[in-house]
Amino acid sequence: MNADEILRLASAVVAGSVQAAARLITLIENDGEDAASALRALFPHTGGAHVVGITGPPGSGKSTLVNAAIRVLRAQGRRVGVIAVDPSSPFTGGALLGDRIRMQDHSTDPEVFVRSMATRGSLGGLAPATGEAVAVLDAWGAATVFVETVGTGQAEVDVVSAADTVVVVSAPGLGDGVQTLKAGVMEIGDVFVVNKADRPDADRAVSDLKMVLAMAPEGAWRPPVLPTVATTGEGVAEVLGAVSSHARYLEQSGGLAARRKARWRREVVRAVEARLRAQTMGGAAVASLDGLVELVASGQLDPRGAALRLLAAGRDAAGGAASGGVRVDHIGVAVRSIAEASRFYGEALGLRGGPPEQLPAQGVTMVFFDAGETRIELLEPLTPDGPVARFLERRGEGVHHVALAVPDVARALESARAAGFEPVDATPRPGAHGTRVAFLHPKGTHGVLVELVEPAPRVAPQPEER
Ligand SMILES: Nc1nc2c(ncn2[C@@H]2O[C@H](COP(=O)(O)OP(=O)(O)OP(=O)(O)O)[C@@H](O)[C@H]2O)c(=O)[nH]1
Ligand SMILES: [Mg+2]
Repeated sequence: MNADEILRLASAVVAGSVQAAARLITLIENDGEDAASALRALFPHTGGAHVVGITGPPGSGKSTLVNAAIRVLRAQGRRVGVIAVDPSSPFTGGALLGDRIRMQDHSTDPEVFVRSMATRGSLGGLAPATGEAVAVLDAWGAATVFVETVGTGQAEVDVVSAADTVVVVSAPGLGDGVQTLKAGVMEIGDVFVVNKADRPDADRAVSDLKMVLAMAPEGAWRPPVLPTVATTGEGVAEVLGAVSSHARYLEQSGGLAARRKARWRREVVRAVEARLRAQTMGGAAVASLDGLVELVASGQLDPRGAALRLLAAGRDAAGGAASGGVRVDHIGVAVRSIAEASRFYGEALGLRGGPPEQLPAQGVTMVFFDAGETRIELLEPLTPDGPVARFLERRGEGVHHVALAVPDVARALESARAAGFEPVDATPRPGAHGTRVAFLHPKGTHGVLVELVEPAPRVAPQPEER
């Protein structure tokens, strides 16, 4: 999609189009750059929706309850969004279908949006972008957004606990009463519902739950316990009343801002994880992963060492994609004495330096200091007639050259020459640590001596890591 189409999609969402919202949530699930741009455009339109998490054991009636709640809210003329997070494996999908069927009463209502999102991840579970999907429905104009998850795994608890109000739904006859509410779920409930109150032991379930909650430390908000029959809608208006009371309480106590920060924290961390995962384990990187796994399996590398290499390769690839494969590899500084200059870079700034190395062919001694993504190279003359000695004579100490890492130095040299820039080296030559280098004359490059460096291949085992 081009920038215009993305902006048009975002405005269509804000204007209330169900189709646009559906399309954008699909983009979010695919986690592309288009979704990022669209979200940026509609983010200023969010913040108006009250986000209600619905959680509880499988089959307790969460979807039926949401369906009944939609009916009540629609009668009040409100727009409603639902995100049902499906915990099932990609192979079953049973819950997904069930949720759709249970909420399809409203499938033709343009003021109701229901969407299932799967907890996906071919290489292990990755939390779904529920917060972003909620933001879309918020911008779309939903007054209430329900997020339904089964309260079984930690991921589901994390998703739902980031809601503004959390409704925990249990039901009698689901086994051992309150025990079916997993640890961690009791703690996050703001409103407790005992659904299936048409069943015989519902009263007991309500009083059991009240008793357990009474043991919790006294807080400013006392979570109510409410019986419902979701299939008939009995008690559902009371549940929505309790949700509204909790919303008011949050606004008055300042708790709303804290909950929303928790939601965005989760979302930022999720986005970082998604991006790192895509950079280091998606597409071409899978080949390096396979290679590294071989090294680990044969005892040549440990798993953490492999992870560091994968991250480094991913960072290079990401930087490369953003700038055509070019990045600053190092900055060369001509100095009279490496020992003297090291006092600044090493002692004063605390940068880590490698061992000094003599390069008689170039008439220099040099040392590298790591400086984040790049390095500082100190150059001291080894012979009085070398290029660095001449540089010092003419210009004194100072920046000697800027080295740019390029994917293919021969190609970069050729294209510089074709554009009329005069190379110092007619062809690339071997540089330090297995690199290949070529220099461009400062006359053509605005007074800066430019070194082009092609890095040594990275994924091959390095001796110190054996
Ligand atoms: N008797 C009775 N049955 C109910 C009630 N509410 C829901 N059910 C039934 O319970 C079953 C499960 O309901 P769902 O709404 O799918 O439950 P859920 O919690 O969303 O289930 P999952 O999404 O699979 O975890 C369905 O057959 C509903 O018809 C109720 O109040 N009384
Ligand atoms: Mg359900």
